[in-house]
Amino acid sequence: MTNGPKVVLSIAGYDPSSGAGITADVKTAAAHGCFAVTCISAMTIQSTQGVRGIEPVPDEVIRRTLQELNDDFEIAAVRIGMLGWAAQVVADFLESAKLPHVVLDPVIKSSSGASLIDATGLHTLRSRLLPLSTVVTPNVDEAVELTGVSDRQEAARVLHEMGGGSVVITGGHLTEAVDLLYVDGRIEELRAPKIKSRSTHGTGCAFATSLACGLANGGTVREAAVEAKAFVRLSIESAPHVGKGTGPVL
Ligand code: PXL
Repeated sequence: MTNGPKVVLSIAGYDPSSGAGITADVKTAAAHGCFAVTCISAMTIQSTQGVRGIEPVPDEVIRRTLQELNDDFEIAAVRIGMLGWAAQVVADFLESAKLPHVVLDPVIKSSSGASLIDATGLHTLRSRLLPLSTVVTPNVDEAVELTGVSDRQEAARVLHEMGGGSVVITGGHLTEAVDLLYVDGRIEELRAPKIKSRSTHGTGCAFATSLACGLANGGTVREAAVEAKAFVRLSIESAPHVGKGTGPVL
């Protein structure tokens, strides 16, 4: 055991505009005093104006990267984001590595509508990654897509029954920013007034990574979720205004 920062592993896509994915996760981890190590699941061609293309990273590169990082670092938490074509190789790794605090952000589509996971990957996410997760953090659309249930409370219960530990259904895009938290069989709403901003690109990534850092730093799921919501709010309020489209959140 060392006294250094907690190491958080981010497995996500690369967004060259630094709004979402790996770079958002590195910035978020640094803001929490954690140290991020990363495995890129797919390259994307995107900017603040949308996702224009996606290119896979070979499975073997992902497998060797995860193995190399796990051999070298004491990983305290994991954040899984966009998977592209990599769901199976990531599930193979996590099933054998048995790492603590897996935060599964089940990224299905970008806000511009691009598909960010393939069809078999979605099946793997449901059948193999959900059961490995400590917390799953879908937005409302992802919760409906994963469960087929449109009622949020019911969807949270179904996600838990599908093997997810705790569930946070994020509602940042609703009229009021209400997140639904399901921990130990109890449902709670986390409310915050909605902030009007053009800079919201990457809020899902920042939320999930903040949650992973909170768990790595010893918080409970509830504490980490409350802190993650406050972190995203603060990030939106202090976001840099760059790019012509939906600006990065941090
Ligand atoms: O916000 C979704 C998203 C978009 N683009 C990339 C990502 C993610 C989420 O992880 O990794 C590259």
